[in-house]
Amino acid sequence: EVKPPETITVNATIVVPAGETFDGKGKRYVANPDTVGDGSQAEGQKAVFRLEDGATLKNVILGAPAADGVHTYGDALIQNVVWEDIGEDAMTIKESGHVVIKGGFAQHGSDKMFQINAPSQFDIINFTARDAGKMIRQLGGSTFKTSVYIEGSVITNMNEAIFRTDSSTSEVKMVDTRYSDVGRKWYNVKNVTESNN
Ligand code: DGU
Ligand code: CA
Ligand code: CA
Repeated sequence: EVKPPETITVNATIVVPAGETFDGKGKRYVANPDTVGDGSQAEGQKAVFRLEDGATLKNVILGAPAADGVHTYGDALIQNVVWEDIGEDAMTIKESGHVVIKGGFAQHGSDKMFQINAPSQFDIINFTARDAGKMIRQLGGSTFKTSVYIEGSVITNMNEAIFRTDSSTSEVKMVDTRYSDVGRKWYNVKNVTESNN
């Protein structure tokens, strides 16, 4: 017998303290729309999970509504995390760090999947991304440098791009990845390296 995952309603952002690990053990977390966010395109919603520097989030399903998803403050590892129905966006890099997403998938975003609001190294490994406006967006008008690395992933149905930036110093390297219907693919990215895609 395969049981559906247990669903937990999140009434206030779950904070994962610096250096600690939150293991969701495969449970589904949904935002309380009144206190965290309804998952619409309205800005100012709260995160379901806030990762402090060096935190790990793993084995979590974010169900609808997913509000403003996951916020990172510094280094973070996001492993085997699934966004069943992206909220305003799926994940935001709020403060600089090395953020790694390994495994898992995200789908059904009206606009952005991953939002980068601070200079960072952002690695996406063995991930499936489908059905969104764009997979990765560096904060509009910002000129800081972001380095994106994508490996072993599957990316389908992005209306606009895989990565869009306004920064001439930001870069992307993509290897061993399959993609289709991704719009302009690289939208204003000046430094692109690709192999085996
Ligand atoms: O229009 O600040 O989409 O963090 C500009 C906004 C926008 C952010 C971003 C986010 O860049 O709200 O969700
Ligand atoms: Ca937004
Ligand atoms: Ca957001």
